[in-house]
Amino acid sequence: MKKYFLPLFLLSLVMFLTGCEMVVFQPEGPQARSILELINFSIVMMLFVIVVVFALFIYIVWKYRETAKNKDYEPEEEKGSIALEITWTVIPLLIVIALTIPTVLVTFAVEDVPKGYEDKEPITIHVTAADWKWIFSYPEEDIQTVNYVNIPIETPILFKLTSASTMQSFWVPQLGGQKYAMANMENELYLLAERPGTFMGRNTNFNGQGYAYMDFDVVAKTEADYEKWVQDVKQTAPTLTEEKYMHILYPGVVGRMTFNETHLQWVNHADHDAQIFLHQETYRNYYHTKGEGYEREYNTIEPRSSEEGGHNHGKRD
Ligand SMILES: [Cu+2]
Repeated sequence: MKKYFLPLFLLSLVMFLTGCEMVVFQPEGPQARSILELINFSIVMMLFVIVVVFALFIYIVWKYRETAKNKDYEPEEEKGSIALEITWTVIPLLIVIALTIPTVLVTFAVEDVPKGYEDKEPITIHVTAADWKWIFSYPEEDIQTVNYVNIPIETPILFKLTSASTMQSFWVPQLGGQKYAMANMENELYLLAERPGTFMGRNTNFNGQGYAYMDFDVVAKTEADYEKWVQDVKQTAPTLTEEKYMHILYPGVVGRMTFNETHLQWVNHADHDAQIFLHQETYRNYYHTKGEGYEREYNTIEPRSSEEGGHNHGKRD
């Protein structure tokens, strides 16, 4: 084990310094920044405990080491010490309280509209997780995207999370914390991007074969660029059909897609009694009742080409 220590240490150092997968430490919005501040505070608190404990440990081992003088020393019998008992009960209690208060405050703060943007009208985007893609519906604009979501900067985005199949987890590390997307129910998550850029998002809840490829991009644009994109989509994107939507839901990995209209006109998987597809069997049954067989064409888990999707870490446009 010892001979692996140095290479492993260097590898983790390289990963840390190059910032690969360390995007949590590069927040681009108020929610992610609050979380990072909490992480930094916790690290400092824990480092303080480690430093004090190890310093005491080294000092005591050195001070009470065996020497020629104390070789035959026999300690007296101790009966306990109330002062010491109180000290080592109260100090940890204070540490736990010091960690709890900011944790609770941040936990509640990130549930709310991002601080400083309370006056700005939020945009609602429905997020539907499926095996193994992310579907974004804009009810106000009546457009839908797959595996990418464009948002205007400095605007609170209310993501309404649900799943058309098993439980998945929605996470955009540079914008906020992760939250579960579950079928027949809805979770809400406010995110806000302060600057234009492309931020990686992904599923963090293992859900089978295509899990590794289940990522998406959040593309933050200036308000003017966002409006222009919406108009472009309205003029050029194909209209979503129910048949096409069912093709998209079929387990597999797909690239980016853009449509006019949303699937919410037929189904919102967040509704308590909405149709959901927990097993591949349920998809097969759906297609059989339609007299179709899409298994061969759509059940792929090949990674997407970089042109169609993929991610880059926190690169700004
Ligand atoms: Cu990476």
